[in-house]
Amino acid sequence: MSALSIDQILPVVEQELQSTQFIDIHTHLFMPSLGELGLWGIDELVTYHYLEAELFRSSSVKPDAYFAMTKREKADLIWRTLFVENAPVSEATRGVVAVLSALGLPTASDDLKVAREYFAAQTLEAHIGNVLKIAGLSEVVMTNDPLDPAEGPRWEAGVERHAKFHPVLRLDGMLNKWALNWKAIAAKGYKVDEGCSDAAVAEARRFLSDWAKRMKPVYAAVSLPDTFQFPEDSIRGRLIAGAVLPMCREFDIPMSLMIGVRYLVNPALKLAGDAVGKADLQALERMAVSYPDNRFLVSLLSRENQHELCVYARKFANLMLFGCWWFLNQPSVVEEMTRERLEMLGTTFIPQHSDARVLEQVIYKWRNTRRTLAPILANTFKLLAEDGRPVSREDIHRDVTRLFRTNFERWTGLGGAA
Ligand code: RAT
Ligand code: ZN
Repeated sequence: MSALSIDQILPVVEQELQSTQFIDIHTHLFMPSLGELGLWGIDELVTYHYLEAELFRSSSVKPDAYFAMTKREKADLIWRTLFVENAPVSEATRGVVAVLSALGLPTASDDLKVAREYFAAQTLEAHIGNVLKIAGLSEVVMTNDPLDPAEGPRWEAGVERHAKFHPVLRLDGMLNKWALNWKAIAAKGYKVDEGCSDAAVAEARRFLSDWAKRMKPVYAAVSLPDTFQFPEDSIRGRLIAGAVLPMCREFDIPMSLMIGVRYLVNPALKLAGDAVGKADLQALERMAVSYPDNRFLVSLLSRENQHELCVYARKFANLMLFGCWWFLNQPSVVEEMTRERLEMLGTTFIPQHSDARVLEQVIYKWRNTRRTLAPILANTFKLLAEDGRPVSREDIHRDVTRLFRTNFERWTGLGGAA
């Protein structure tokens, strides 16, 4: 183990970040057997909801008129507005440029013709392999909601698994939309009711256990509003305590909490219509302290919550922080959050996930993560060396692997060591 000089640290960190295969622990990508649920290609990239939100700031088109267009028309409008009439300087637009560039496609053309021809010529399985290779990912984790009518039946019919795609039992359909979905659960033979009685909670647990057996998820997950409270005498509160957490203990999987969404503040924007609010972390505190036998993955949407969340992670070893989620996934904020986490938690957190909805997005999202994190990690090791502890390549290798692989493998049992 030879000590690196201060000047060698940054290049070694960059090399280790490049050569380590990461696990993308939260995406909205789907394995090929889930068919057209899996989005890929230029029209999907350009109509990503992050870009739709930006369209309405630069174009006079109204949401109703936009959403009445075909996918291709939408993509043409967004391309013209955000990429031709303006320089694509925002994080989400620049991401499309980085993807096109990585695939050898024109980045400044007036239309999407060449890109469309390129994607039409790809076969999905080979393309997935190529994209994950460019992104430096060994595996991605999906988001699979059994109550999504487009998805549930496919699992029930039996789907072919894929070694690079891990399922996640997403609970939004049950926990956030009980009124809409309890009848669908009842129709499958579970004795649930509209008010979610104690008997219904027990049946909901049976429903989740059956799905855990079917899906073999690496964790269960829910997104939650900024107003989330726990414990709470509400349908969601009772389902979490009486169905979800016992199911997670039974199958020894973590529960992922993504807290801080203000849903549909602008309903006309559909998927792009959500905003952010600061959450009350005492709800998380009560959950962590009351359920020491449950493990939680936690990501919060509000920047204002991040310091407090680090403090809670120091108090509760059953909390694993992950990701700079959605509106936080901008280099300026990622930098601030990651430095704070390293300073307060060492390497006991998972710095990032992509949240990719379109396959090729993993290329730019992980490229940006590596680029933003290299100087932060290097600076951490430089400070250590300056304070008298020699730093070796092995140290850097171990910590990069821990941050982007083993923390998750340990938490989920994926690496065989729960
Ligand atoms: O980042 C996003 O794409 C959001 O729309 C949400 O999907 C969020 O990540 C979630 O998982 O709820
Ligand atoms: Zn997501």
